[in-house]
Amino acid sequence: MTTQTITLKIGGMECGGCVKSVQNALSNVPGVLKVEVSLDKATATLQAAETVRMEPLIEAVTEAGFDAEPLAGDN
Ligand SMILES: [Cu+2]
Repeated sequence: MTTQTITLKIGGMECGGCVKSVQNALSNVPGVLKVEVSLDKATATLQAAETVRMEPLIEAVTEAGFDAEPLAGDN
């Protein structure tokens, strides 16, 4: 399976609980394989199947109560 790396800028995280919420929200999006959330950098870096689009990822973060915007995707 071909995968891609996606980085999102996450707004509104203040503690480890927030990090977990964002992590869970992104992990539940179909096709997402691995998620690393950094509270310091306010980013989420994910490995995902190449079919995964930006919109459902941002939607998942928004539904969890945080802001998200694309920082980088490698395709
Ligand atoms: Cu928190």
